[in-house]
Amino acid sequence: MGHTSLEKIIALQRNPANIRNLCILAHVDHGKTTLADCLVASNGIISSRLAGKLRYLDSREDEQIRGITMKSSAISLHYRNGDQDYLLNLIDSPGHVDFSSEVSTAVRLCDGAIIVVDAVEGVCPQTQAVLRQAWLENIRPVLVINKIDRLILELKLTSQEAYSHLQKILEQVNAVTGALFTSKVMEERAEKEKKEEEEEKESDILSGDQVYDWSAGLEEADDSQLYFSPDQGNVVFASAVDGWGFSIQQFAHIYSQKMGIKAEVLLKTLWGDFYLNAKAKKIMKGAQAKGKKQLFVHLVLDNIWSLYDAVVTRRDKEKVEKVIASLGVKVLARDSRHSDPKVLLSAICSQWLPLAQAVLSMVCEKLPSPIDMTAERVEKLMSVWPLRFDSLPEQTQELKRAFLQCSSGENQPLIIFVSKMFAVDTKALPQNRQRPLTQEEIAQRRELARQRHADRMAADQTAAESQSHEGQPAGCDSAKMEGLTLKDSQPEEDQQTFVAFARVYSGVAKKGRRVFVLGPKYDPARGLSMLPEGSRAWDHVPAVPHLSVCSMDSLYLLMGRELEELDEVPVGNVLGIRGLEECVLKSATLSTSPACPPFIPLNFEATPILRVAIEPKHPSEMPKLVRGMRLLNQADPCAEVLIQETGEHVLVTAGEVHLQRCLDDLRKRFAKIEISVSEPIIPFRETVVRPPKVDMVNEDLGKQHKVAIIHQLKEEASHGRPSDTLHVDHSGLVTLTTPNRLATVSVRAIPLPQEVTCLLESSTELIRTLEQVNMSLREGKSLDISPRTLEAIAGFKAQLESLLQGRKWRNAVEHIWAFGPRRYGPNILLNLVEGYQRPSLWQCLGRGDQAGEARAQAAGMRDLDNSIVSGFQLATLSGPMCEEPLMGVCFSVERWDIQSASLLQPQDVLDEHSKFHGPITDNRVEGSSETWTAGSCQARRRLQAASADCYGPVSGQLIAAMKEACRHAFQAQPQRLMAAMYTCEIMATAEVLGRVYGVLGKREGRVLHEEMKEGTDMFIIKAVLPVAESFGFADEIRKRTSGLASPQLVFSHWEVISSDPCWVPTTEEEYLHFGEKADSANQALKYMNAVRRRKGLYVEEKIVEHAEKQRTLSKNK
Ligand SMILES: Nc1nc2c(ncn2[C@@H]2O[C@H](COP(=O)(O)OP(=O)(O)OP(=O)(O)O)[C@@H](O)[C@H]2O)c(=O)[nH]1
Ligand SMILES: [Mg+2]
Repeated sequence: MGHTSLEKIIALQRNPANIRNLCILAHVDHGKTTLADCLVASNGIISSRLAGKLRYLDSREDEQIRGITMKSSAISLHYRNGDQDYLLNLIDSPGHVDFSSEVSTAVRLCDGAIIVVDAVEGVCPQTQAVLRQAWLENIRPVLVINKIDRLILELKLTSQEAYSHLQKILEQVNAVTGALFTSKVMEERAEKEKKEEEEEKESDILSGDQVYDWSAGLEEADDSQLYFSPDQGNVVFASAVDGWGFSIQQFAHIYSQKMGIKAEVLLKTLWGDFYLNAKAKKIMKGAQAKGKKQLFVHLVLDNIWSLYDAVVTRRDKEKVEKVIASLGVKVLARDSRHSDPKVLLSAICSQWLPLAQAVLSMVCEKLPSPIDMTAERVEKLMSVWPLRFDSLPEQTQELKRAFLQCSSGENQPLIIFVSKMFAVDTKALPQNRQRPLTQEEIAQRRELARQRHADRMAADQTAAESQSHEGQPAGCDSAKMEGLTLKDSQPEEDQQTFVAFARVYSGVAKKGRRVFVLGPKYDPARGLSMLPEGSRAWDHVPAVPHLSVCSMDSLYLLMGRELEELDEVPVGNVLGIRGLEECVLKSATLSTSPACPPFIPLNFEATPILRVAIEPKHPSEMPKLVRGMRLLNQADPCAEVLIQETGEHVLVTAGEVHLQRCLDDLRKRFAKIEISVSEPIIPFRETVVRPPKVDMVNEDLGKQHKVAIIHQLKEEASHGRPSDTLHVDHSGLVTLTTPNRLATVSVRAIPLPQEVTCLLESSTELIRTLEQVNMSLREGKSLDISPRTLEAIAGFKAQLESLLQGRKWRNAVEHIWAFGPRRYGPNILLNLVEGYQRPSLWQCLGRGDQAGEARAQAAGMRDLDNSIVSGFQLATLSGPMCEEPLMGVCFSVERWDIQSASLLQPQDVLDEHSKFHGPITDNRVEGSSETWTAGSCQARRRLQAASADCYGPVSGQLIAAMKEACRHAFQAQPQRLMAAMYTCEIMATAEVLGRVYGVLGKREGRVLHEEMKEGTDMFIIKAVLPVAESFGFADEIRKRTSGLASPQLVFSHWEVISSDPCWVPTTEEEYLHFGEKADSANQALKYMNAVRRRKGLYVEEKIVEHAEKQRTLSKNK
């Protein structure tokens, strides 16, 4: 097929029923780009000889060098299936975990996906991840089992063994899908039950004949479309490198003609336990039991195996010729003479079983078109969390119809989603590209040049004349002009233009049209109320938060490395848009209707964790770096660029490969300067643990250890601060008074159980929503929260309650005051102040009356409530060990007194202060709710007056005191560092297994389990490894195993480092064992000191105290 013309593609774009938007997803190196090559070659864009070698969609230089894809890129292909023409918008995505955010951006724009699985490696971690992503986005997958040639040539399996191997792979893939499906059904079922329960309650029917229905709902749920099976037509077996692939349909077709069996019968029996009884001319069941060859082996695999055998293994010329003749394919003489047998093989196979045809016809038949978008998916895309879909404004709900209609009519609202921004060299844009000139243009230019020449001649002449008249140098003006224009055009050369990677969900995108850009926080209800009715993007509109107006300067068809300019793009197509770089940072929703809600944010699988500080080699180039980093931030969906409090410019990436790509981009495209990059900044967390029961030499500790800690604390306290404001009791309760002595807080730090920390970590989104809801309740607004959110919050609370058991935690969940840092972190503030009541954190779960009651009480203290929370937030944001955030710590406030300021006039405060010596005893009302209720308004005014003392406002002092109290309370417990951990799965052969273990051991890695992949000689090792030790890990493994094993590191969790960084010998035995200086290697101390040094904090280091020249005895003689 020749190169499809642009006109043809434009025509195809208008028929959404025949459009398929799909992406190729897989684990790294399973052959996505190679497969894409074969599909691209079918359109004549690249030669079919080069397909599989060129990796056309890997257009970046580093992608070609490293051999992995780093950016997802799209291409539009034409395919004729039967009598219908189809337009396929194909997106190739990267498989490396570091770039999984690129997968998210691709998946959002598609309706279907091709999942590629390597026939040898089977289901790998990223395969599971992409299946999950496809599921979460409600897009339909089809499967390509690739690299079948490896089963023949590398593993040397027989066709029978290969069949059972393929069966196993299918089972694995289906197991992943099955698990996703089951969890969804369970969730729906729970929701349904809840609804029914509520309805029942409402109608108050208590019928006696209630029957309990214990089915999980799985029986009724429709899963017929769900699983991959060759007889369903959603599986293709392929070898992308050799250019062949087939689905069962193709063979059913071939054999129905050859053997006269009905194609439908073959379709049902070609895959499965069926065999051919040649005598009876029948297809029978039970091949395995009778020791017969399955039909699939007999009719399909055997043919392929014998072809490989003849062409590649034995190079049997005669047989090859026979095969060529029987298959009726044409092979060029130079192919059959080629020294590499693979050339001949792919020449035969690509005609016999063309891969593109197999895959593309499956795509056209099995994947949905944009018209088939389900209402469920639309509601999911449009839902403004945490609101209910049906509580959105009516106009917004009406837009759902526009989505479902998928029409490009003139009066349809335009809705576009931009999933990422990518940078293109300005000179590579179609409008700046050089193109061949037409005859007329050449003539026109010739004429212009002639004119210019004539003008110049004339100017010279007049200049010569005027010079002779006035003696002025000639042509100096024009020279200046030329210089100026030259300078102007210089920066144009190497500029970058941002193009949005987007899809039209409704209406038609037209070049030059103005649209509303809706940020992720835009609220359609608010927007509609603020904008005049019927306002359009091209009118002058008032300022609305998170809404801006932008014009789409150019529209492009994405063709891999090339862009083609278009005037309009109708609904259902993937496109590129220029002109949004001012308004869109990474992703956005565009619409002509202000009623449109922003789409739900993309769900990213990888957490950016690897940070480095960057600075220019020449300090004067700072502005260039800042600009470059801004561009980089816009061009990468997951990289984060920030300026730390220390003033450093920091880049946060998902992993080493991603970091390398970002730095390359920064050097070569965005900043174009030399930069120096710091060592990776490794994140840590600080926590407290329960006092250990045994000491470092495994002796039972008993009380003595505790005593040592307290002793140490007392010492510290007496050294550092004036002890009259700070008091630490033997149980670790810290009492601190503000400098003006008006307020006192007592705080204790308690380690949270590990499961609670995990729960808090995984529920950050929910806690944030909870905080948002509480905030609006505090402001007196009411929100219409979706029942799903409420249920999630209730579930979260119940989980917390079940995890926080025991005497120590009695009623703790009800008393939670706040989470921190940033109000949603994994630390808890508990309110154990006797008599102090505040609105519960869980008030949205419907205990409004209690909250009202609480409001009446203690209004004065409640005014300062926020200061305590702020102090807690500050304390948890940076801990005392090395100023890293805290994790898994609970601070319980056990006493909080504010001296009744009603008795004090400002003057008195000062007087009181000057007289004051001992601890505060009188004038203090414990849990002073009564006092405050008495005349809270008056008291508040007094407090304000009192706050004018020399120490500054009360609230400020309280924040500082709370923060200090938390830090001291933290230090009163055994402190530990927590390290970020990666998990990695390494696939290695038996020979290199030992070396892999060696590298893991050296880097403090821990092997979780090891198993052998069935049917291969590969071992799969699952291990965890501290992030701090991971730099260069992948490279080292690759080198040590000569490239046979390559691990993928994914951030998994935080883990407490067991050694105590503040450890000093406390018992006799420890003293004997470790000596006075305790200078044996302490990993935690090393980490802590490294962080402190980096942050410019004081590092307590033992400098050699008693230096003595070391002598070697033998030389001393
Ligand atoms: N033997 C064999 N090798 C293949 C086949 N398909 C691809 N490969 C090889 O596998 C390697 C990876 O192929 P790619 O197409 O770059 O893989 P990818 O999935 O795009 O990789 P990423 O984009 O990095 O995730 C290349 O060396 C290919 O030549 C196949 O069918 N058989
Ligand atoms: Mg690739």
